[in-house]
Amino acid sequence: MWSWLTKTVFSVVAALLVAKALQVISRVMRTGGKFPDAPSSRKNWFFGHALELSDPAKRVDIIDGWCEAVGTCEFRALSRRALVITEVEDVAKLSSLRPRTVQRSPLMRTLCDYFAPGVFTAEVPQWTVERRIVSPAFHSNARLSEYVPNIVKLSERLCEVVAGKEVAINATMNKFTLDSIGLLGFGQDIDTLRGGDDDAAMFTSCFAILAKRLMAPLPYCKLIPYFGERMDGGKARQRALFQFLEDVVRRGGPDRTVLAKLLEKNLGENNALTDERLVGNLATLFLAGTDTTGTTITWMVKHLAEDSTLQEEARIEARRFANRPDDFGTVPLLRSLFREVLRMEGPVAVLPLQNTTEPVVIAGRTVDPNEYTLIVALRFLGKHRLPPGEKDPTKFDAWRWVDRKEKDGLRPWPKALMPFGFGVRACPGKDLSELEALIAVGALLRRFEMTLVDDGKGPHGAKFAFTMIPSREIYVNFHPI
Ligand code: HEM
Ligand SMILES: *[C@@H]1O[C@H](CO)[C@@H](O)[C@H](O)[C@H]1NC(C)=O
Ligand SMILES: CC(=O)N[C@H]1CO[C@H](CO)[C@@H](O)[C@@H]1O
Repeated sequence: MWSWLTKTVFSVVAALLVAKALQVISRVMRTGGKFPDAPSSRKNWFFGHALELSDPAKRVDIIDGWCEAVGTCEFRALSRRALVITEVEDVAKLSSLRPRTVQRSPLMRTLCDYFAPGVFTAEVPQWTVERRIVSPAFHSNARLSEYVPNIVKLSERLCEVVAGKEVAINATMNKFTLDSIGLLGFGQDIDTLRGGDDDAAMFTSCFAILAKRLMAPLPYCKLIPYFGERMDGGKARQRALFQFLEDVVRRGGPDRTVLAKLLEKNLGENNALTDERLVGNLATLFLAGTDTTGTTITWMVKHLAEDSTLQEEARIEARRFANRPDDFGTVPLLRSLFREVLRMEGPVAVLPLQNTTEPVVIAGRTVDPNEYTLIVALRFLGKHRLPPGEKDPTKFDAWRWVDRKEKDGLRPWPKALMPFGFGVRACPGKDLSELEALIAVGALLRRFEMTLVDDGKGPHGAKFAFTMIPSREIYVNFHPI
């Protein structure tokens, strides 16, 4: 009985694989090649550039290398063709075509929709409704100020947890941002900072599973019906996450939480969101807001810990910072550090978009609908397409954006720098992430002298794992002042 079943399952899987291979071959045979080819020495007629890209951690470094060599270029991974976009003008054009003509890449949408069916993966017309309901929760200084007490409370807890210790800062800062979204998102104190590892695992493992699915050589979830989505534990995770958030939505958010704002805004809507979509959007906030902000804080702390001059100067600023969004003018160096970290080590290094519904001209050539995945090389643009005259644009310089002559003490953002994306779909959480980062880092600076632990393995780098994350854990000592 069992051997019969195994054989059948095996045959079905084999047949599906063969069908997929035939499909790939037929697509490969069709011409592409409108743009300069990405210069890979391991290119192959069947796999295309996939072999070169097979180490997921190095993927973005390799793409950046191609951009440096030839600028806007195309590559192919099996049957998928992608166009890497490296010019500010082309990004501006794509930006003007959002959200209708240029959308998120279908692969990205399918992947993220699994755990977070919300505004990030929605497209028009649903996107318009959801963005209108979600965005106001992050809009104004007044709104953001309502979240301050909770962020301050958690920054004090963060200080308690690290005091006098050598700390794995990546793990710790991600717990801080996870707890922040829990508390200011819907008033639930998950407290992963002081334990609560099971809760932390519920959210962080979703990310790990997404990364695994994105890096898998074959889309096994779609390819293998029923079992695919269970093989990596994704189904169970998804159920647990949605159940947890359904409870949260049913209870309603206490005042001054994102959920309260969503529910309030939803009441006045003609196309009000269903409870499922509300759950999906809460999951979206976790997925979009935790690792991204956590990684950013991690790098900020790392740079402060390895540079005592920077740390001293930043500490002077931190001492006068009143933890309020309308007080950002007092901390230009900290904000410059935040911005420089996003530029060089930002969590989103490439932004994959969907093919257009109408042809669009990029780099002087017409791209047809369905022809390429459009990959905007955000990190490359921030390093290599700054206005001429920028000093050492490929070097990290925490002071780079400080300009005491400007009203807020900072130079204006150049067009090429887009760590939060661009156009109408740019990240709605950008001000919140800055607020969280400044409050947390400010609190640490006031309480501790920080020193980087030398693990003898050389400089720390970033690797691609769905978002860009530190390639290995970073340890910092927190000596109470
Ligand atoms: C340093 C931290 C963060 C970075 C670097 C970041 C970056 C991004 C980027 C690049 C996008 C895609 C934008 C585009 O398609 O043009 C995005 C979208 C989004 N982010 Fe963030 N993000 C951060 C923090 C947050 C936080 C804290 C939240 C909310 C709690 C958040 C919520 C969202 C949402 C809802 C979207 C989807 C917007 C849409 O599709 O209309 N993000 N983010
Ligand atoms: C950093 O933290 C994130 C979130 O907890 C985790 O997914 C990642 O594996 C960590 N990276 C390292 C190098 O520890
Ligand atoms: C892969 C992909 O997203 N293809 C889409 C490109 O645009 C056309 C026109 O809207 C769609 O029909 C394809 O599904």
